[in-house]
Amino acid sequence: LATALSSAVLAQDISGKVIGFSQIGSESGWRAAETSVTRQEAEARGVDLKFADAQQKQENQIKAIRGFIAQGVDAILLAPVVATGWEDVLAEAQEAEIPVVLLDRGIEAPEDLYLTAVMSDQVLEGRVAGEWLVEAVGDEECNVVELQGTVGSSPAINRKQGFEEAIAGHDNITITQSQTGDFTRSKGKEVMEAFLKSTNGGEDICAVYAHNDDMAVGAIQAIKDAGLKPGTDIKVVSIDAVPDIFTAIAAGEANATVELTPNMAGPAFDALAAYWADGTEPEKFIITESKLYTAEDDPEGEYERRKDLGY
Ligand code: GYE
Repeated sequence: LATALSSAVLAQDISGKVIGFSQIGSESGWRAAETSVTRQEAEARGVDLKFADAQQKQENQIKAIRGFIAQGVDAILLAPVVATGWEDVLAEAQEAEIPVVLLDRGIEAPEDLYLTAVMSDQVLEGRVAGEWLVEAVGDEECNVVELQGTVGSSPAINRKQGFEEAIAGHDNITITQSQTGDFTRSKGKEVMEAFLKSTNGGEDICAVYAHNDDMAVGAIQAIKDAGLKPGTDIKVVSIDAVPDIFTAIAAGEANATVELTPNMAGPAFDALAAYWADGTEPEKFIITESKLYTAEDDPEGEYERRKDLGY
């Protein structure tokens, strides 16, 4: 047993590997958490992580990937800002026999261009948020304003679709306005201000659905500035489960969030370790959990728990 165990451990050892990470940027609290968890996971495994921040630009990501290929890294982690336009550069990585693992967002490209994608089921996330709203409003008329994520990104496309699926058939619930807030707090606030203005100070708005917590936090500020009570006058539901949304939920200013783990790198490194050990092909999609949290789920405790994890 001891021998079997130690050889299994040895087989999983990826210390000394050089892995490039093309990160999107730092648009959200969740993104910052993912970056820090990835660094921690790399350090714990003795991986030399080459980190490149693309400042939200696909062209910067493409450049970074070409740089990693030129350096001859052992693998590449890519969090793709948008879903399309990756085929050429991923074919270059394949040509160089460098495995690519997608983190947290999907792409529209042949699946053989990447080893695996570690991500949530983003349609499900939207559905969970929508189902919460369906429950919460019952038969009441409800006009929803939607803050979309980055245009062309897989979470913006899929979270919209999932939410629409959940409210389909509930004719009392209507999305009346929908715009991108680019996953940022400042744009979330700005777009919410415009929504409030165009509805006579928010009179007709029953709920805001934000594709991430940061935009929800921005929207909460705009609702307060307009003299309304977020969480009560206007319900707030979003996705990510970052510490700040738990502060808002604990204060009654947000109602629900869907958890997205920032630890995409752990499963990615495990998949690479098995692949390097004996050629094990991982599942094409390694899907993380999508759990709903409301005021009933100990928001103060959830806040603390995340702070302890290094968010
Ligand atoms: O929900 C959002 C971030 O790509 C799924 O990107 C991720 C999203 C996350 O900026 O906060």
